[in-house]
Amino acid sequence: MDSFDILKALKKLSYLKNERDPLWWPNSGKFEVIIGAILTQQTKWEKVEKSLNNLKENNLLDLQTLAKTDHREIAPLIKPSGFYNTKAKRIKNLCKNILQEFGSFENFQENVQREWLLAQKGIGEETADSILCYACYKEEMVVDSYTQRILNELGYEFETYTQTANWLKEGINENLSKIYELYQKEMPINQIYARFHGKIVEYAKEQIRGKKVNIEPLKNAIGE
Ligand code: 39A
Repeated sequence: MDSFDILKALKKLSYLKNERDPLWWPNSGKFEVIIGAILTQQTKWEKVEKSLNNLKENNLLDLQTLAKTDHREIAPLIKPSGFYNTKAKRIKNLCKNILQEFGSFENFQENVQREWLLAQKGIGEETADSILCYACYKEEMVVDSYTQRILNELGYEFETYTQTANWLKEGINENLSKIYELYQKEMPINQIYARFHGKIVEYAKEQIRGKKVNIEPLKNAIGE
């Protein structure tokens, strides 16, 4: 089995059929994805949405504004998504550094490297890849805790984040013509990775039972 079998099974189970954003992450390609990627650390997406709305309503959800706003002003607005003092500092620091290094979101989107993101305070591999994949349209596949749990339930144990991401990417790259057939069109690789991760998250959220994910519907769909 490879990761293409998982993608095919998730597609058969109809995840992401009526998604508003073609890449699944709301407002993909926009600055706010960067902030969502930081806010979603150690919390549920629904809480992130509340924080993002608070920032929007207070006209703060913008690179230049966040870079010059005191973290103590940001913190109460992002309280719904937890760890708000730490996250407020991370957000302000990252926005300041993006402006200093790239001058604009558009230049950042085009030119940022994974290593630059990983060197920022509080940005690990999952957050960096979320930003690269969903804000910058780069060919990176996000490995989050849902992905880890699903792969573990399917019997896969990888030693590192990179090994997991590479296994997921390889199964896609080795089966591109079958994927185009499945979608009945050619698709950019970054979009395939983005939607694949989205399907994994939506499956896990629907099938989560305590700390485990019910893997049976996925196993059955793989076996069909
Ligand atoms: N866990 C999650 C999500 N669940 C999500 N959506 C639903 C839309 N996003 C964008 C990120 N992480």
